[in-house]
Parts: sequence; C-alpha cells; structure tokens
Amino acid sequence: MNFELPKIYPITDALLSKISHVEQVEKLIKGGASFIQLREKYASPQEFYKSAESALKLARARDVKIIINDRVDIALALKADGVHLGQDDLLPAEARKILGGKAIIGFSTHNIEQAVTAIRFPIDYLAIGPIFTTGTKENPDAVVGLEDLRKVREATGNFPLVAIGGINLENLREVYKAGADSAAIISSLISDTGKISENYKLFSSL
Ligand code: TZP
Ligand code: MG
Repeated sequence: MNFELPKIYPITDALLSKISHVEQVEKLIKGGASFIQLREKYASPQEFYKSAESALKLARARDVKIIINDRVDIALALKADGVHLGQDDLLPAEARKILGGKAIIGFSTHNIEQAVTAIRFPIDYLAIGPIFTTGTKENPDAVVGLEDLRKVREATGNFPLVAIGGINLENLREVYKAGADSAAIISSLISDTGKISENYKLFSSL
C-alpha cells in the first residue's frame, strides 16, 4: 500500500461548514490532518474543479494527501492522490485503468455482501456505512450498526477498513473496538467552522 490510512479521515463539506474546501483543508491541516477527502455534492463540476484545485495546491505545499469524492475526471486532471467511489460511480477497475497503479482508490459499501465483494476490487481501502444515523448524506442506506461493522471486519480479514456515518466523540471508541482502522467524519468535525482544527486534534487524540 502506498499510503497509511489515518485513524481519523476528515471529509470536507462546503454546505455544512459554510466555508470553501480550501479553507476547510487549511483548518484541518492546522489541526494535524495529512489525508483529506474533498466531497462536493452540489456545485457544478466546473466549480468543484476550481475549488479542488486551490485545495490541492495548498495540500501539496504541506505534503498532505487529497482524495476526490466521486469524480475520477477531476482527480485525473488535478493529479490528486486518489479518488473515493460509491456503488454507482465508475467501477474501481475502470478508475484504476484511468488513474494508474499509484492512485489511492477507496470504495463505499453499505452492507456485508458489498464489503465482501469489494475486497476483490483493485482498491486500497473499503468504507462501510452509515454506521450510525446521519443527516449529512441525502438518501442514506440503512444504518449498518456496530454489530455488522464487527461482521464486516471478520469477513474482510485485515483489509483496510474505514467506518463512516454519524461518528462523534461519544461513539468513536466503539467504532475502533468493532474493528475499523479509520473513522471518516464530516459533521462532527467541520460543522462548527470555528472549531475545525480543535476538533481534528480532539478526535485524533482518542
Ligand atoms: N456515506 C455514508 S454516511 C456518510 C457518507 C458520505 C455521511 C457521513 O457524514 P457524518 O456527518 O460524519 O455522518
Ligand atoms: Mg460517490
């Protein structure tokens, strides 16, 4: 593997944080983040390209890795570190052909069956969620829960595993205990704009 999965995997959201992706990246880096996903569900591809370009420029200067959500084209054009794909995005094998062997490819799954299928794909990590109820994702899949997270860990051996969805300071330890290598977090990290750096530090100290 050409990267180390961080224990806390921050994901940006311009709507929730009310600030740009580059501003979120700056605050996350200030808090110690070295691996960040840019997630943009509302802006046009053109706008996302522009904001990802600024975020990537800053991240490059600080030796921080940037993963682009959904958009293989934008990841390729900006030479981002990788892409995070969902069940309906380009298949990981197609993305791998486009982005090459060095790109980090993550893949979202929502149940044990999808997770077991995913470990045969050319991906670097798999994500499973929503573990808890989340208000961040539109039309989220059914809540997976800690028990099924445990089962996913068992069924996928030591495959790099990211848990996502409704993770906060209270439940983070349970998520690691159930077998997640990493916790991907949006709202409890970035929705209080003034506390993004502080929150990252707090989460990564647990
Ligand atoms: N995929 C499953 S849940 C989710 C995504 C993108 C949203 C996670 O956001 P939050 O605010 O940490 O629940
Ligand atoms: Mg997607």
